Amino acid sequence: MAPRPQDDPDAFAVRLETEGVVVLPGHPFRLTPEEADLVSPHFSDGRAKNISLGPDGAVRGATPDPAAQRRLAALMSRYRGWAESTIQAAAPRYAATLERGRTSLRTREVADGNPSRRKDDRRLHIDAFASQPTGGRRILRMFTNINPDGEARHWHVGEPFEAHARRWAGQLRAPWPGEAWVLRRLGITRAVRTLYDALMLGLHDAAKLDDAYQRDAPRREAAFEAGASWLVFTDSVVHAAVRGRFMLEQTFYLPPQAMAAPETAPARILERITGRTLT
Ligand SMILES: O=C(O)CCC(=O)C(=O)O
Ligand SMILES: [Fe+2]
Repeated sequence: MAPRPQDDPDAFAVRLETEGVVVLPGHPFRLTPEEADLVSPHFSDGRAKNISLGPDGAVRGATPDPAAQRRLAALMSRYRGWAESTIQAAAPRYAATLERGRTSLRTREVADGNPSRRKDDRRLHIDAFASQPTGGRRILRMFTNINPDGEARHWHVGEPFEAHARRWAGQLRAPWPGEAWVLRRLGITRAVRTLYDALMLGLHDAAKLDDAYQRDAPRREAAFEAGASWLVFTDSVVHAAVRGRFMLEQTFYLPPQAMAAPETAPARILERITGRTLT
């Protein structure tokens, strides 16, 4: 992925920011033979959707067995390190301010289960985390399909962010005065939910809760083959997981100032649409 010296060092960043989804060439992240048995629902605590590793090193959603937890943490932290160095090499302008979020190991079949509409990632949406406001930072995620049986992971990718935001902009609720403070005080959010975060969460919910939109919205199919890794700005790419099983995922946060095309950030687009200063 490293750009060659004669290339424009920002070429990859421009492509990622404008296309939203970029599949990396080849199968750049591979499990070692010692890690292979971890790709199994066996290590889940049976309740959580995923097994995950926080930036602080804490494992969640896993069996209490300490030896298994250590091995899961080692796999996820190796994946995190790989994802980080891959992005830093491909988009050097992100390196100084790229911030690590959670790492997850997802062993469930996407097509199974019956979550609430708001939690259902099989419905078209942009990512906005209710408890984790970004304050305008971008959400950049690396995904790797580690399906051992060669099965692809299937997504739908929807309309461009601006068209998506314009659909709902008129009906988004502004937070009541003091709401962000109360949510923070009650521990519902881990940082103050800015107006930007409230609008993004409004978009996320509006799309997921609208059955007609889910049925009729424009979309294309994307299949990510077993072994493939792909990078996505999931806060601006309208997406839905359709089917597939076994994936590693790493979340990063990126200040829009680090972008090569900052005018494509959701915050700038929402500012143009709403006429309000958001960040
Ligand atoms: O499970 C997947 O492939 C993606 C689900 C999703 O929408 C997300 O993690 O934000
Ligand atoms: Fe998502």
